[in-house]
Amino acid sequence: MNEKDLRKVSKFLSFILRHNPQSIGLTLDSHGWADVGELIAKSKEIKLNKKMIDEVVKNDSKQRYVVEDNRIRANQGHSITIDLGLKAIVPPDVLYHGTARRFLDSIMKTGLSRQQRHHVHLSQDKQMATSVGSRHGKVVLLEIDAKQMHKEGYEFYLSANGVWLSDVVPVGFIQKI
Ligand code: HQG
Repeated sequence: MNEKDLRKVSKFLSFILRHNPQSIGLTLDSHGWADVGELIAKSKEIKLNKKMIDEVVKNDSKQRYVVEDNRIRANQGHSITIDLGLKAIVPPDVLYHGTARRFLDSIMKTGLSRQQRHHVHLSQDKQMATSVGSRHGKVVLLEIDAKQMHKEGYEFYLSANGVWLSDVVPVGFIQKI
């Protein structure tokens, strides 16, 4: 597949596996897994086959998906309720979140909240946070005092594709940089 097709299939998988499996009559199990054969059979809008799915899983720019035992799931980013089964672990001292300037007032009043997703998404490097934030508009980078949050009992999770997740980030741990 070329770059464009890879992106198209990845976007489709993202929509189905993170947000709306029902749109093609697919049911995920409680941990977010779909049967690969069933996914292929039910994907009418985009003609999929196992080879294409394996190619996307292998080459996706953010390693968004995993295939295991003929099942596939998204590593993070869900809006539907599923249990990724992640264990809380010690975060790096500092994490970053990129957002749009227009969200800043609200964030500095109420902290970071998960919005439509399961978790607040945080990055270990500024570059990734910048690219995440740029999706929303003029980007602003926030530095998160993860060490102190962890000390005060907040939990952090690391998705299989390297995204740091938390339930919230209260204002006191956020600094605009
Ligand atoms: C903002 C992509 C106002 C938050 C990326 C963000 C990531 C608030 C937006 C993943 C707020 C939510 C997630 C508050 C948070 N007031 N705005 N209190 N709290 N926000 O897309 O972090 O390419 O749900 O700053 O790479 O941008 O899809 O989250 O701007 O890993 O794989 O509300 O999605 O991955 O936006 O991105 P999103 P995100 P994929």
